[in-house]
Amino acid sequence: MSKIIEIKSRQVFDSRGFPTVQSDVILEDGSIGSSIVPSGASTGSYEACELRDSNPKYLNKSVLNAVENVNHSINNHLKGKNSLEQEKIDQLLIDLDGTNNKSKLGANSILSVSIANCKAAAKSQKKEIFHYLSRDHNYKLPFPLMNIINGGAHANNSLNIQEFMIRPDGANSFSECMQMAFLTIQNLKKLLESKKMNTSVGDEGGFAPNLNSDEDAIDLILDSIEKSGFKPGQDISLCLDVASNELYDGKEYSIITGKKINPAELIDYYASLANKYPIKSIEDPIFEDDWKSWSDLNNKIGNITQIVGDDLFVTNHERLNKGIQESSANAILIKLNQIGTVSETLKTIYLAQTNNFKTIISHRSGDTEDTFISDLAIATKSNQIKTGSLARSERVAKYNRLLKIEEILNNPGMSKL
Ligand code: 2PG
Ligand code: MG
Repeated sequence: MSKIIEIKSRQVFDSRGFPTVQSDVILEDGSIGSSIVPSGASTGSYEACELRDSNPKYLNKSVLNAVENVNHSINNHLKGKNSLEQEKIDQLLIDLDGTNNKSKLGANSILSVSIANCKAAAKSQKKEIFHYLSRDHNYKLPFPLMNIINGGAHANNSLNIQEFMIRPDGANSFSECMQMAFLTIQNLKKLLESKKMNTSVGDEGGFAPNLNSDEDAIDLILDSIEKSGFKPGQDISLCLDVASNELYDGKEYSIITGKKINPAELIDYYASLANKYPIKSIEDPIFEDDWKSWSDLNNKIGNITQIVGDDLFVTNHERLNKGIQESSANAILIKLNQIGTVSETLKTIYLAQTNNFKTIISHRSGDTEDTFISDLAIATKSNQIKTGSLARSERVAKYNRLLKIEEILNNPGMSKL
C-alpha cells in the first residue's frame, strides 16, 4: 500500500501562455508525482470538458476553479487511498464528478491528478513510469510523426491543412529517427530562407510560411527530404492532419483555396493526393459526425494509407467501438485530456490494438514540459508518437525523454509500422 496523504494543485501556464492545471500527489512514503495538463486548439466536440473560469482578468481562460476542485473535493476524497490502485483511483474521480463528460470537476483537474498519481505510484515502486505502466515489459520505440509545417488553427498563415508531418520509416533506432528528422528540418529551413520565406515557427514548432497552396508545402518537404539524401516514401514518408472539422461549414469543405467541395469530392481529392505523393497517414480527413464518409474513405484508400481518427474518436471507448464496427479508420490518435483519466486512456488503447488499429500517442497544440506521453507510448507499445517538430522545448522534451528511454532499454529497436 502506498497511501496518498495530500494532493496539491496550482495554476501554471502552457506553451501558448494560457493557464493550465498542475497537480502534485504526495504519498506517505515521501514519493511525489507531479503533472501538468495540456490543452488543444482544434478540439473535437465530444472531448471531455476542460473547465475554465469566467474571469475577465484572464480573458476567461483561468483554471482557478479546476485548481480549487483538486485542492478541496478531490484531495478530501482521495486522501488515505492506495496510490498503487490506479483504476480504483480513476473510478473514484469519475464517480466524484458524476457527469458523462467530466464537466463538474473538469477533465483538466481530474487528469492532472490521475497522471500525478500514476507518477507517484511508479516512484514509490522505484520504477520508471513506462515500466510501472507496462503489461508485459516487452518494449519497442515508436516512430515520431513530426509536424514540420504548421497551418490551419495552429498558425497564422495561408495553409488549410493543419499539420504537414514527416515520419522516418527507414530508421532502425529512435536516435536515427531524430538524426533523419534533424537533417530534413534544417534543409527545409535553408530552402525557405533561399525563397525569402518566413522561418518562424507555429504552435507545434513547425515552420509556418505563407505558401500559395497546401501542395506547395508538400513539395517543399519532399524537396528537403531529397536534399538530405533520403528517399521520400521509403526513408521518410509524409503524414497529414487535416483537422477537417475546422474546414467544414456543415455541407462542404474549404480544403482547396478558393473552392468548396462536398464529401464525395473530398474523398476523391484524398485518393488523388495519396496516389500522387508518398502520403502514408491522413488524420481527421472528414468531419467528426460524418461516419459514412469515414468508412467510404477507409474502404477506398485505407489499404495504402493510415486513416487516423482524432476528433472522430476523442480517445473514447464507445466512439472507437462504433468506428471498429463500421471500419471508419485503421488508426486512432490518443490524447489523455480528450477522455480525462489514465485508466480510460489505457482501455481505449488496448481496445484499438486488439482490433488491429494502430495507436498514435499525441501531444496537444498547447503543451508543457510534462513528458508523460513518451512513457505512455513505450508502455503501451504504440508504434507512433506525434509530438511536434524539433523546436520549442515542450515538444523536444518528449523526444529527449524517448532518447533517454532508448538508452535505459539498451536500444530495443523500433516498433513495426
Ligand atoms: C491535433 C492536435 C495536436 P490540438 O489536432 O491532432 O496536434 O491539435 O491540440 O489543437 O487539437
Ligand atoms: Mg488532430
